[in-house]
Amino acid sequence: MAAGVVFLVGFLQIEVMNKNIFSIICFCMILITGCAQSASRKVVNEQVPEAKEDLIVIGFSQVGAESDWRKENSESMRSTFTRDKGYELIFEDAQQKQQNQITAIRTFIQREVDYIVLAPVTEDGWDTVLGEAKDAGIPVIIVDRMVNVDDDSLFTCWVGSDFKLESRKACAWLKSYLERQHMDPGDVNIVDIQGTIGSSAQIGRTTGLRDAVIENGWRLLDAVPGEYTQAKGREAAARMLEKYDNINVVYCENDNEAFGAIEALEAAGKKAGGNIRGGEVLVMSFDGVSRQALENLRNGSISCIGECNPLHGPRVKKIIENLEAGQTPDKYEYVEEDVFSGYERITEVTVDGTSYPVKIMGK
Ligand code: GZL
Repeated sequence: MAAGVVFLVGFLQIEVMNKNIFSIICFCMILITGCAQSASRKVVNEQVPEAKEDLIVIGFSQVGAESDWRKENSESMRSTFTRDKGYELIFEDAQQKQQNQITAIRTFIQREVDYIVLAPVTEDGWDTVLGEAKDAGIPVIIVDRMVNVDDDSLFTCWVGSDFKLESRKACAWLKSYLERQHMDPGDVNIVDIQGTIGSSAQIGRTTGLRDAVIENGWRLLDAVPGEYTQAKGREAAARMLEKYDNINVVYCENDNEAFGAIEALEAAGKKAGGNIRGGEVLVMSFDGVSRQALENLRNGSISCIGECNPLHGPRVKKIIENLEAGQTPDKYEYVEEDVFSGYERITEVTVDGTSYPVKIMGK
């Protein structure tokens, strides 16, 4: 037993024999305080991060937290780049403002991070700040949406979705469904609740619908921004329902907008569903990441969802591991995605001769 402890125990024995209660209380107080201090020192020591040089430091500029998809995407990055796996993740939420992302990137450059990961809110306006990152010798990985730059050496590589293909698959499903309902194409009246204007996802999903409208002879009544949020989706759909009395398809560019559109339909005394001939309004969307989206597919209030996979953390980690090993990653990495529906009779769609499975979400 350490000498110090022997002393303390001996002191305590004497005090107990002399029945000096006050001394015993004081002694116990000192003991408790001392232990607590040593424990807190110990806890602080345990919390002290390893030496910075051991960690790969990543500066991640995220769009915001506008949708379920975005939250899943952020969680994928946070759970992938942890200290115990050898990373320090500096996570900056831009609240859907490009200027905040530009500021974040400049901060990452000042902090001399090892990698910059950017999920760009919109495609344009990145040449200058990505040029600064390049001059600083910091590799930039673009995730999710694309950047539109004059010199593609301003970023090392990109990983994300083919948004136009997502739309073409969803519209192929719509075509197949409408044919089964024996709908005359000229009677199909669609409104498009768009995503953040200027983002790759919005550009791809809007363009895909417009092409399908022309190919199939449908009518596109209007296209209005819904900014990928439930609140804006509800407002946009409500405005459309006031403006048009013949809408039978609401094409939402993400699930949260669709949740809002369903609220607007119900508020207008209409029903979201696939029985268009019976007066229901068919709602379709993109993402398919939340429990609510799955439930809406099961109860038929959303008829079809173009999958958009948010789990980019492991993909970015693989890219960084390759770069650390001196390898050159593919410049563009597209994520495989399907179509989800609750309607059992359509089990695949074909786009440009390629067949894609439709995942049926059982009741
Ligand atoms: C798509 C992504 C979009 C999602 C929305 O990859 O950029 O942004 O579809 C999200 O839910 O807000």
